[in-house]
This record gives sequence, C-alpha cells and structure tokens, in this order.
Amino acid sequence: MSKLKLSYFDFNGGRGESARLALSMGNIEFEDQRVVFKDWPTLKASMPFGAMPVLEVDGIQLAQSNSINRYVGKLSNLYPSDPYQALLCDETMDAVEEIVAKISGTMFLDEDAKKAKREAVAAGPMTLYLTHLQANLKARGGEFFADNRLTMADLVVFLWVRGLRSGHLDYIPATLVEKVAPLLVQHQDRIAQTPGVLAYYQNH
Ligand SMILES: N[C@@H](CCC(=O)N[C@@H](CS)C(=O)NCC(=O)O)C(=O)O
Repeated sequence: MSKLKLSYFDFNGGRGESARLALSMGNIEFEDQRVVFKDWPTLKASMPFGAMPVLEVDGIQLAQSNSINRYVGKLSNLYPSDPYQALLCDETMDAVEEIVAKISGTMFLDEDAKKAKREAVAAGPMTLYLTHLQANLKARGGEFFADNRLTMADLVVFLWVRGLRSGHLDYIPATLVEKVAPLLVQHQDRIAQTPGVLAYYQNH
C-alpha cells in the first residue's frame, strides 16, 4: 500500500474534506496534514499550483481536488467501476467544483463588490446548479447521484450543501438550498446519518 499524506486547511469543509472523509470511511491509513491559515503563506510555494488539497503518494505531490477524489474513491470503494456510473459521479463532482470556484473567486473582493457578485451568483448560477443537481438526484432514484449507492459524488454534494446551509458564506442566504432544492437538504441529512460519516464527525 502506498504511503499517503493529505494536506488541506484545518476546517471541516472545503475542497479537501471529501478526500479526508473518504479515506477515513475506507479505513485507509494516511497522514492528515491540517494547515492553519497563518502557516499558509509560507507553505503555498511548496504546493504544486500553489493551492490545496494536495495528496502525496509515496512522496510525489499530486493536486486537483476531483482527481484526488477519484483516486481516494477507488481506494475506499466509493467510486463506481462501471464507466457510465463513473461519468454520473464525475459530472456531479465537477458541477460542484465549478460553482465553488465562482464563490472562491469573490473571496478577496472588497465588501461591496463581494456582496454584489455573491448575490448575483446565488440568484443565477447557484440556483441553476442546485436545481439541476436536484433533478439529477430525483431522476436517479432520489437517494444517490451514481451507482445506486454512496459514492464520492454524494460526499461532495453533502459537504457543499452543508457548507451553504451553515450560513458561513456572507451574502449567500442559508435558506437558499431549502428554497430551491429541498431534495438536496434531505440528501444532506441522510448522508450525515451514514455510519461512516457519523463516526468521522464524532472524532472531528
Ligand atoms: N482546482 C483546484 C483549486 C484549489 C484551490 O483553489 N484551493 C483553495 C482552497 S479550497 C486554496 O488552496 N486557496 C489558497 C490559495 O489559493 O492561496 C482544486 O480543485 O483542487
């Protein structure tokens, strides 16, 4: 088994959380490097593409959250082996990444510009993405996004929806998901009750 080290920021969310969660659910041993924000400026240059998550596999650094998600999903049996089901899983994860990137792009705007941009994203693309993900979930039986079982796609959507509903993102209404995609709220609640997810958050 390869030696794994996952580096990501020290909070229970964001692009690196799905990989940490999946590795733990799969009982895959890894070094969990949780970077505190004050250390980031000195660490940034040591990361490929200057960002995290980064997964070291036997000392080789690899980046890009969804590439990491696919890899750890395969290790922990949370990624479909059927090519079409894998496509459904990937489509879901990439849709979330696309909309997450629209919000991270506002992080360092001044307050007025941030408010205007985030309100526009919430009313426009975010509503569209939530609505479409909900329609996909419904069309696939209402429980899981791919493979009729829990996969990385469910973990990624669960974490994203949980983050949106926490109200921690200024100018994104915490009630948006409930309003436009109530099935995703039910999905979040159900995934949160999965034994492996429950066990992980008892310790984190
Ligand atoms: N496309 C990359 C984006 C990575 C990214 O932007 N990560 C953020 C945290 S979620 C980051 O490292 N931000 C700090 C910085 O860019 O200095 C991925 O999917 O992993």
